[in-house]
Amino acid sequence: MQLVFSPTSPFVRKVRVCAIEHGLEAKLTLAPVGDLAPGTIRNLNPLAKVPALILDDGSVLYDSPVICEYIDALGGGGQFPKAGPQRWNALRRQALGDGLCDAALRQVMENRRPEGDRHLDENEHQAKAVTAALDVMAAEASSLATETLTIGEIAMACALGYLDLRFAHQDWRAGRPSLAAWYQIVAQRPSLLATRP
Ligand SMILES: N[C@@H](CCC(=O)N[C@@H](CS)C(=O)NCC(=O)O)C(=O)O
Repeated sequence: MQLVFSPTSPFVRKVRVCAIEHGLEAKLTLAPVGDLAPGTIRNLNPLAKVPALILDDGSVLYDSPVICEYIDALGGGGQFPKAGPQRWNALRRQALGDGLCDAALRQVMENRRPEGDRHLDENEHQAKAVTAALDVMAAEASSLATETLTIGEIAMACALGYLDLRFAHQDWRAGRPSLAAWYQIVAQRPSLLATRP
């Protein structure tokens, strides 16, 4: 299988962490999106985003929640609990982590525009989403796993790692000691160390 990727994408990182946690990383060949001919990514994923997973039969899966669930099924399951409260909780936490990344990424893109062209209201709106998502994660920190991770914890850990990469100047740990303590433990897992951006 080929994983079309970019090295700093938190969504790609989720996929790689899922694979490593299952011992399946050798099945993934990493194909940098930058090496594709112009326009090719849209032929693979009409949304033109990474990650996209090209299966051995040539079919393509996207986006990261779908790819992660596919990898979890290959690995025998566990990261996506079976239907029931645990599943809904894991999926909600994945949405929270992914949503935080979306909001952070939108700010990164906005800040790449010339200063006078930036939409400050939009940045403020996205910044509020990041703060509120962090507060929910912090409120749930005591119930987050450090050993057998579900997709919820994997998505949250990748989101916090993305904040460290792009927003290191805004200390998300301040006032959230339990979340910081949880992250300090999970960030030492081989899957997260091997995929650190
Ligand atoms: N919901 C998607 C989000 C993927 C995404 O936003 N990927 C970014 C990189 S981090 C991307 O490829 N952006 C290119 C674009 O928007 O054109 C997923 O979970 O896979």
